[in-house]
Amino acid sequence: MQPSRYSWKLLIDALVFKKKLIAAIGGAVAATFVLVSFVVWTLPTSEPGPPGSMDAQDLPKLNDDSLSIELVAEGLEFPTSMAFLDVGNILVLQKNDGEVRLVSNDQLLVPPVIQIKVANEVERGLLGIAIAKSGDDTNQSAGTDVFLYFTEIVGESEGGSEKLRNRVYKYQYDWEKRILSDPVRILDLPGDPGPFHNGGKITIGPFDGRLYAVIGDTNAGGGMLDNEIGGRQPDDKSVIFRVDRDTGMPLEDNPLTGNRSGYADSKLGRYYAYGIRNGFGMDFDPVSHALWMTENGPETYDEINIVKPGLNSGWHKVTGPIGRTNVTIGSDLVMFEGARYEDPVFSWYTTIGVTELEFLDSNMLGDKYANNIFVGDINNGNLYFFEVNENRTGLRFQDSRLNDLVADPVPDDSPSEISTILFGTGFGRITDLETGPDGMLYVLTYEDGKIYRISKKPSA
Ligand SMILES: [Ca+2]
Ligand SMILES: [Ca+2]
Ligand SMILES: [Ca+2]
Ligand SMILES: [Ca+2]
Repeated sequence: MQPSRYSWKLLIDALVFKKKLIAAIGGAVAATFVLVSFVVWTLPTSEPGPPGSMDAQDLPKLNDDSLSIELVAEGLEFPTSMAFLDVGNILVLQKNDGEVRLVSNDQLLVPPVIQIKVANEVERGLLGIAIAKSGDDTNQSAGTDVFLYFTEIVGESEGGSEKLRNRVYKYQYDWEKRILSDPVRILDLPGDPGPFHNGGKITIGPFDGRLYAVIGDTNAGGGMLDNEIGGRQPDDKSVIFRVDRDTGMPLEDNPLTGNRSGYADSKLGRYYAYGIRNGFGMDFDPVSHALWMTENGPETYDEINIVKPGLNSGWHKVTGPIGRTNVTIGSDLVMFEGARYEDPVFSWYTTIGVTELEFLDSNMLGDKYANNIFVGDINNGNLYFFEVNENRTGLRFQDSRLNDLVADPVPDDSPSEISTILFGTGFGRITDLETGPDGMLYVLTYEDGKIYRISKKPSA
């Protein structure tokens, strides 16, 4: 381990003092002091370093010795999501105080690029970000649209309580002033009764340029969109939206409208999927171009799903594989025209608080990781790694106990079913993952407010 800057300074101070001492009082006393100063400068290595330093033993652990992990930034307050403006600049959302922070060349800058007044109880707050650039990294003036998803306080109800909406706005990023400005509202979604299951992750489809946004059931229940037969008409809960990113308008090629002429008038014209309890993770397969997402189960079955157009994920009738329940698609689920039920491609029987899913669209960590999937959780601070199968229709497992597509509980004396998919530990709580423009994997942690970078060690 390298001595920290702090211990180097003590060493220099001790040596300078020692030199003066030798000159003043002669060799015998100085010889004694050499021993004393040696003790003085070695002491700090066993004490906490100055702010900003991080000893290797405090870093999260990875199960692949060919990779290394380093701290990029710390001091973030309950960060939920991050997005790269370019190779040196990351925007990070702080859930509770509504600040969007800028991490520039691994430094967290103090002034926020914007502060938004958000409702922040439990799962409400500043939740999701997506960036769409009309230029490239060398042409910053060409325009950078930044989309934010947050729970906005929009007024007071008659009873005096706050009226809340989950909304997506589009802003312009000013590269010179480092601020977000010119908000345009794109989506205006329910926020009640809550306060759980607001979803919040958003992304711009890399292959179609559309805005995708996930919202959970906001604790409502009882709607057709969460499979209550005869329940409330579609009301923008428990869905993944797919809309025009500049207007929020429905799209003619969305799956649930059957290309009927009335698609634009129907709520269904803005949906890509439904039957979703809540989700904190979405990404597109860079090979197949399919959308994948994570979904949070109640006490059991956190899921990874491939979101084919029109997916009904089954909530609140089924989580996990439908074959493990008594539910029948035809009689128990609400199936709109154009809908399909699909089982998850993987589930954790015991919920982990699954969060972000990231396809690493880079070979910078080695071929094994390229175009495969990292997933984070918020309950255990674990990072999971999955290999996608050859046809890109599911996952490939080393442990045959996962061929039933579920990590099940095991007796105390057996190895865990997650042991072969567990890639990293000690992250505290993970809220976001990103492939950086440099091809490295970036990990955002919630309670300790840190960003880590995972890269390949230089080969010997
Ligand atoms: Ca499901
Ligand atoms: Ca990706
Ligand atoms: Ca199993
Ligand atoms: Ca992400």
